[in-house]
Amino acid sequence: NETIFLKDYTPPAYLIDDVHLTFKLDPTKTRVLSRIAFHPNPETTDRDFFLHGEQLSLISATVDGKACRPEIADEGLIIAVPDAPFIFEAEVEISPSTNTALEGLYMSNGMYCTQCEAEGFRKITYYPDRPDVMTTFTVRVEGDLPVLLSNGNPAASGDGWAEWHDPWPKPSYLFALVAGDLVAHPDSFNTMSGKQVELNIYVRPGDEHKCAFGMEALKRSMVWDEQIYGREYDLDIFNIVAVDDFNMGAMENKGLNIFNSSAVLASPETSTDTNFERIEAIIAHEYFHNWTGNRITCRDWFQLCLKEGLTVFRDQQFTGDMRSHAVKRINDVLALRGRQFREDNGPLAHPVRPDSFVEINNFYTATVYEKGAEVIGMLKRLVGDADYAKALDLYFERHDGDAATIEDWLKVFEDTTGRDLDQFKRWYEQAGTPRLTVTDHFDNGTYTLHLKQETPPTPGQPKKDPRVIPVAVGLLNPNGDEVVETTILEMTEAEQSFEFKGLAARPVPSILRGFSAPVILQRDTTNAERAFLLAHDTDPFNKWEAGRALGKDTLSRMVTNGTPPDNAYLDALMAVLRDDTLDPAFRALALSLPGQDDIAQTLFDAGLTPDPDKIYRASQTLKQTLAQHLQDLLPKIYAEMHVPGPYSPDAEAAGNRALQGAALSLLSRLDGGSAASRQYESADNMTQQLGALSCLLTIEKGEAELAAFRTQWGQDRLVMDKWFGLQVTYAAPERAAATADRLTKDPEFDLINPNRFRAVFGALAMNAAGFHDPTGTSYNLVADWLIRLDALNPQTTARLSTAFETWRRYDGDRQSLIRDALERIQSTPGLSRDTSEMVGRILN
Ligand code: DPP
Ligand code: ZN
Repeated sequence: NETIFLKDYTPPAYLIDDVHLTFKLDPTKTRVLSRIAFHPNPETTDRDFFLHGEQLSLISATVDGKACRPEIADEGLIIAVPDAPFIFEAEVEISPSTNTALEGLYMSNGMYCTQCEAEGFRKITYYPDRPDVMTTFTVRVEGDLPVLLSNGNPAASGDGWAEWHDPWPKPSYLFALVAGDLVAHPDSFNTMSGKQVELNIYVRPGDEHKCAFGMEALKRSMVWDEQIYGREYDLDIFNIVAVDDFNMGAMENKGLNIFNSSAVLASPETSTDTNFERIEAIIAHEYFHNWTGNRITCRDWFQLCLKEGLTVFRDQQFTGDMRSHAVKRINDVLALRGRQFREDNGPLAHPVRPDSFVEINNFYTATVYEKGAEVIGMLKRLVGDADYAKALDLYFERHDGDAATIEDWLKVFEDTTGRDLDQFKRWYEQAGTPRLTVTDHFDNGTYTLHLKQETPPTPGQPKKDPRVIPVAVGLLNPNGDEVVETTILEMTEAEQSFEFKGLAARPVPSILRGFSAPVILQRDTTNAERAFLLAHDTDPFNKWEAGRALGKDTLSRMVTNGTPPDNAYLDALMAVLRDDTLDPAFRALALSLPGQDDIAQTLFDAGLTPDPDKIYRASQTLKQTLAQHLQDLLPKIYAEMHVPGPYSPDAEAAGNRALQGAALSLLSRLDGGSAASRQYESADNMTQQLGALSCLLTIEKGEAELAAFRTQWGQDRLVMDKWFGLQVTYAAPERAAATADRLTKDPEFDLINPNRFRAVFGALAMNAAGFHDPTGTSYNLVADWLIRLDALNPQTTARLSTAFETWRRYDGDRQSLIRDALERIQSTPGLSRDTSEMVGRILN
């Protein structure tokens, strides 16, 4: 398993003028005919001709019409070709129905579909499968199926065949083909220059009623990208297809986005508010890739954040505009801390732009995506909104049609603003989360903030240099009035001081407003000050953060000293809950306690060994105490937040339901679940049905409801994923492994379907105390199933192996149990490159 390095990049020896592909579809014997017009790349003298290809049976090959006998290497084909333009033609045979890796051309419920990013096209035909080789594709699909799709515009069709032409040059990873017995949910869109675009969401018969929301989200995305970024759609047709078996959320293939059905199908009865919001965000994300990813793509896979960081940033802006910026920011930071900080603080830490990899599929990470988006947020904060907009205009103008790099991206900002971004670039090059330590000082009307940054070592990077950190700060006077509005302190040194003059009294600082940089803020402060900020801060993020910090402090002390929950915290939460000037969605977020994994990392950072059982028990105690503390208020909030009328997934209604659900969850600890049972009975939407069931399972009730749920939803694959997942999520720690084990024996458990597998094992990994059961039962169960899945689907296996990434936080007994489990995976004969790389890195 060879390591590939960014520094070894060389341009392709040959480029392509155009490509013609013909697919003769057959479950086990699909024939793929290719005709590729090559010419030597004038920018290099390298003339080594190599085509990638894996798991292909070569039937024939010709160069300029003459049969040739290529040398078939392990991962491709070598052939003698002229140092001049030539035509390469080949015919290969592949077997989509046995392709369980879900990469290349495969079958899902009788339909054909593809997934080519990052390197799946080489499982379809011999090709220079690298993103810096771009060309126009003409594709003919032959098959006895009603719907035959590929990228671009429809060119011609007849009985059992269809031809597509994509006029926009693209790399092979954006190729797509879909064929099946599908039905369309059609619509259309008029672009800003007045072109009419045909829109379709294709689904399996029976899912038609779940398309409307996705279609509206698509149209909102199209309008938003025109208004905010000036980006217009560029084909006559835009198709989305829902597929049940899919490794990722969705894929931005040019003009033919392919979606995991969980990321597009929605109905009030079957989808929760969280599902609706996620679907809207993913539809937007894939659509936005049309410019940031497709029109401008990546030179090589090390540059993945060029398209992903930017597109995540764009979809976050979009969701903020559609819903609430404050709530979106809090949710994004929760996700960043939960997944990216965890990654950055463990053995899998890597830079936003990695400099080496073994298997690129292992780098579709929270660091590349979410930290990649944070880096763009910081850049925007530093240059300001107006210059950000100018830089983006220049980016689109200068690089349209290019396979670009992070250097190109930063240059656009340098040219727009005159700034030198050399130091800023460290955000792309250095892994690890900086610790920002803040001390302060007040003297004679001058308030001084002293900032110190330090990034702990990460694998392969023992030493870190200081980064540019935009620190947004506001100051409040002791009455709670803001005396200094949000100001960006631009930190560039390892240690730096900033002064605020002319203050009448020592202010209370609100630091890192809006979470202005992805760092861990360390400051000795008091719970009184946190409560003050929770009550008075004008920055919604820091207001929430103050409550979070109180919660973390309370929980940490409960775990380490066995102290009872802090009354100041309980009172502060009560005040937030009572304050009906606050957005209900915000109040719901304030009520949600820090997660157990978060507490484990916090304790570990403080030099302690976290005990997952103790953390679990402390959070149970805290919830119980909180419920009692709020007992008079909970029924009132629960009733007030009732949303009358038919279900609507809009942000306001969803916010009310979120607060109602948070109240119900606490209330269930007091009333034995009677309100939750009533809600379960009367619910006419999945948010409330699932919310009620979760409350019941948390208090170890809900057996009858769980059975009824299965009877009601047995035929709905996506809802059944929820049924599988929630039993593991809400299982008491000592029963989590047994629950997962039992579910794997259920006839509806399906190893081939990544959603179903993740429903069980993703949930087990997230059930912190259950996963870390001291006997090691969960570790072994997860290892057993990862070994089984690896033989079928390496990509999803490798992704789920991150369940073990935090192992060095824990005690010696747990560490040795995990080490045994990981070594058992690692020694499996024939283990995939994907899983082997991940497990190797985790162990090191
Ligand atoms: N489909 C994945 C995404 O959109 C990979 N490009 O992020
Ligand atoms: Zn993406």
